[in-house]
Amino acid sequence: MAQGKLPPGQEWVERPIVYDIAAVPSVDLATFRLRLCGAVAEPVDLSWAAIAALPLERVVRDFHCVTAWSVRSVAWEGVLTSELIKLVRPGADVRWVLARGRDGYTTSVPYDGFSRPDSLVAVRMNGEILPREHGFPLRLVIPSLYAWKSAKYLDAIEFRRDLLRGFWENRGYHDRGDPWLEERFHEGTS
Ligand SMILES: Nc1nc2c(c(=O)[nH]1)N[C@H]1C(S)=C(S)[C@@H](COP(=O)(O)O)O[C@H]1N2
Ligand SMILES: [Mo]
Repeated sequence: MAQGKLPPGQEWVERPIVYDIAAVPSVDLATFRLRLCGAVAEPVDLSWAAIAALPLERVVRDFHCVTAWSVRSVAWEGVLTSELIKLVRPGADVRWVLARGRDGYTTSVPYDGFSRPDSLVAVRMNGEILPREHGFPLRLVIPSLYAWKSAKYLDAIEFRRDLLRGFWENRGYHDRGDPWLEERFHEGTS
């Protein structure tokens, strides 16, 4: 998890390259909800006001995309996943989350990566409101895993006991995706 170091097979670039499977979805903050559901004691739909009332933290981390670019020291501000975990109290047998974006994107994230102390749902990036194309108003950020796990336009997090693969995981990308171990693809796929 070393910061300022390049994982194997990566190259530094100046800024994150935007990747979207579909058009950037629109949003109305008045009706926006973040749904936290699945194998939890207290499922909840958080309004924008409810999210804004949670403690904000700043996390500065390198950001590594599986297509071989890395960006140094991206500054994210938002709500740590540990706060969301306190709210919903996932079952002891939860092993995965499925994160969903309003564009229909999904990604499966191992719970031990999701729950790391530097994982968050970000509302700001490099000192500005999260730009539209980087996931406005809210994106998941899992700095310890490849960037495809950091779902933009986030609208739901489902806590799960079993793996339900997301968009890229269904297309051969790794279930965990640790850049330091170069976990780019599933075993047995190219
Ligand atoms: N909702 C959503 N989140 C997404 C994607 C997407 O297409 N839709 N692309 C993923 C991929 S493949 C990468 S590399 C990163 C890129 O983040 P950026 O567009 O902010 O640079 O977002 C990830 N999160
Ligand atoms: Mo990506």
